[in-house]
Amino acid sequence: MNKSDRSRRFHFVQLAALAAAAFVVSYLAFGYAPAVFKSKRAAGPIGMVWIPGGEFIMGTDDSIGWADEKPAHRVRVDGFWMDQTDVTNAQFRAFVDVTHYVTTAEKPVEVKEILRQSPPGTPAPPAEKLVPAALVFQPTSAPVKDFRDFSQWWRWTPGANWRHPEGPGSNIDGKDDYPVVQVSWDDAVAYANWAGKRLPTEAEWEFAARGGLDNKPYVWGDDPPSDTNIHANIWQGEFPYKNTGADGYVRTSPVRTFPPNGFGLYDMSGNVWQWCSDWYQVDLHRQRAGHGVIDNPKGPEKSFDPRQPYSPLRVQKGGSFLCADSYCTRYRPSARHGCTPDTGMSHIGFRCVIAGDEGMKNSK
Ligand SMILES: [Ca+2]
Repeated sequence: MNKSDRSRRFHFVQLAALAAAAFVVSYLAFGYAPAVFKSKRAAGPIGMVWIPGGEFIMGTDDSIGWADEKPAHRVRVDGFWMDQTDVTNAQFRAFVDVTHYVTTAEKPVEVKEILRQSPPGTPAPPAEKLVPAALVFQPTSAPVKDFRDFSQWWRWTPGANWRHPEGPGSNIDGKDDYPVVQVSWDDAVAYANWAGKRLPTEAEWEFAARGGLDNKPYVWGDDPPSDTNIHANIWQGEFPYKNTGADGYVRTSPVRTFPPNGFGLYDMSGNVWQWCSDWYQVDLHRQRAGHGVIDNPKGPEKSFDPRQPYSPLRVQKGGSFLCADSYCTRYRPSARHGCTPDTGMSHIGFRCVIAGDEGMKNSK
């Protein structure tokens, strides 16, 4: 190699180093990256942790569990990569900026979809109700007598969406590191596809949430939370009218505020519910019990819940800042919930996963 060649090569190396440095600075500045951007140091997708997979006890037989969490049964999942945190406002904004994606809550409601999910004979809602809107939590002014009537604390709010999670008068300024909310299952899937990821199955989510602790009631172990024993952003006080905010937050909190679980995952209990890929069936665990170890379940082919016979329902896990001991205690890893895939609410978000072999392929 002559001097001129060496000089050209040196400049090439310098340029390559500068380009690499610019990329790193850009990444750190924006704090997001589609899955194709990989960290060599971590040997895996940036912002994700390796969940080793294995056999575990899914569901619970504990008296604290709801009927749809029972009985406990053995399940095995393959290893996979999982986002360390819920998808943040900054990450979702990056997706929308590039794709110009319009979320479900930003579109007018389709009357045929409402009627499809309603009992036969239900009259069509008036046109003025069919505007872009989402459900916003509103505390009641006094204790409630009937917890089955959700309309006491959920308001159908025109103008509420991921940019205005509490309605038109609210915004997400200064909340880049908060979990995005008011996203439907369809929105979550669209983001995941863009990022080269997918939503977790319910089994993957629950295995990951347990953080290597098998058959424990909480993601941190055995000790129940209290106003002084704080592990997660949940509701403290009397739901739905008095939230003491003893954990520092009466609504959502920035990701990474509370300690991670044994796998290094944040907010696998509380803060916001997280969409899973599975259809929700209220009696799924009863169907599985007695059939040995269930291997990598992907969920049933359709949803079933007699309380909502006309609605398709997808699984949500993790509970939220609204989960109170005085109400549902659904911030436990075995807890589950079914929700229509077109629903946005102020306590619903998501995180993504990548299958083990895909993640390793991308990390090279
Ligand atoms: Ca709280």
